[in-house]
Amino acid sequence: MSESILTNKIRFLVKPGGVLRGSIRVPGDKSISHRSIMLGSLANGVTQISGFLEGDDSLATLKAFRTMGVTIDGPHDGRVTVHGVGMHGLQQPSVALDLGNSGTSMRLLCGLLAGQGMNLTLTGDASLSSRPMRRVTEPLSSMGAAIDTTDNGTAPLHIKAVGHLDSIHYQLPVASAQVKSCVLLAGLYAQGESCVVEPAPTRDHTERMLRGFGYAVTTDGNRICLDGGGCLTATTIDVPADISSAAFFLVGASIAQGSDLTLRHVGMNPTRIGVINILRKMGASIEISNQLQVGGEPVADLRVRGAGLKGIQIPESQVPLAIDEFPVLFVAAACAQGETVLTGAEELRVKESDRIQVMADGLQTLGIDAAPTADGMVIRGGKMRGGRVDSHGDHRIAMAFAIAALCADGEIVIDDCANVDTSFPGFADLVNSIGMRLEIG
Ligand code: SPQ
Repeated sequence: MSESILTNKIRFLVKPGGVLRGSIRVPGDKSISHRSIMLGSLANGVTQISGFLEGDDSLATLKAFRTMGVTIDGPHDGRVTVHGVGMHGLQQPSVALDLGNSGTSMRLLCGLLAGQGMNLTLTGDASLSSRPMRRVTEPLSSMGAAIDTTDNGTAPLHIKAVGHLDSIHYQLPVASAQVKSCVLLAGLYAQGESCVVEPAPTRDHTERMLRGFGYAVTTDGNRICLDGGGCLTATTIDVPADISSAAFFLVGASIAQGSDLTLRHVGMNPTRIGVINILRKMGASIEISNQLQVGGEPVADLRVRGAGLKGIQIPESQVPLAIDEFPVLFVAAACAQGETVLTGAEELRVKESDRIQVMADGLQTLGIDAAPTADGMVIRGGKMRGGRVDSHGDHRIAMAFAIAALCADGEIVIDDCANVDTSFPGFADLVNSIGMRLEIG
């Protein structure tokens, strides 16, 4: 039997009920971990990273840079040392770069590698190979890059060596940090000033980290610009705990009455805190303390206690700021009193799975009135029963349904959970240590 057939068989069996108590630190931020390897590799000097996410996605990025000749020590307990090779020091790999399940790796690498004068192929698993890539290859083509996709605009991507890249002034058609970052990273290798204009603010870790490596980036409202041809200087990076991973516990402790849980050192970048804003609007009790800055990123401890949630109309302004948290926010809505309406979130349909359809299907199986729409969902909170749901290999769907068991009255069995390791290694042990009963079957 092939390895993929075996890993598809990993199931979570989660007993109903439970109360979450304690104080935990969830694994490192995935977005920041990817970028720390990318910029560390291109820098002059040695970059020391702590808190690095040892998940399959960020490890795929790490492996890709090793394949391009970068010496990287670790990870050892989240510590990684990257011996930067400078802006032009990457070596042409002799094999395709396999980026597994990771959209961030593929889209950011596409920009970073487009102007390196190398011929490369980027591949991924079945899920990544079905996600749209023209959103990055089109602006890169306007810059003079030569990148082939399949006829459907998907991976594998074949990047061909070109002499140089032209700068670009690009109006992003979708609010996407990956597209923004891709264009900015290509802009490092272009002649002149490149700018991107966002339709709405998206996570700005690339801009913050470029500045941390000494590269000038200007942000003026929704317009972000940089000049090509500069260099990066190695630095030290402390990766905060991932707010997208903390989100499972913000929801879990909110819906499990009697819970009292502290999440330590959570990344609180203003472009990522939509989940807190939305949960508070639903009535959640979340206290923020110990606020500090680590390497240009704000962090804080979050104390969350059980609270009766109510349904809301989710403000569209919060959608890009909480884009990865909707699977578990749908669970919050299912356990809330009244109706929750999400609109303006069509991007959810092109993530690791179609997160609108897959969550609606699973919630309906559990007895919840969840109606998918083209760009969101209408959920009427109600009594949740146990049942068997399919995560479709999507890490965030698997973890969201595990959290749902806290307010269900029967066991929830979740199929196809291996990819939880892409963003949250150790999820099962951690939830069991604070009051849940999850078995891996
Ligand atoms: O890396 P990948 O697979 O795209 O991961 C996801 C996730 O849920 O972990 C999306 F499915 O996060 C993206 C996020 O949705 C990570 C990201 C980034 O690091 O820049 C940006 C967001 O994607 P997008 O398409 O909105 O730019």
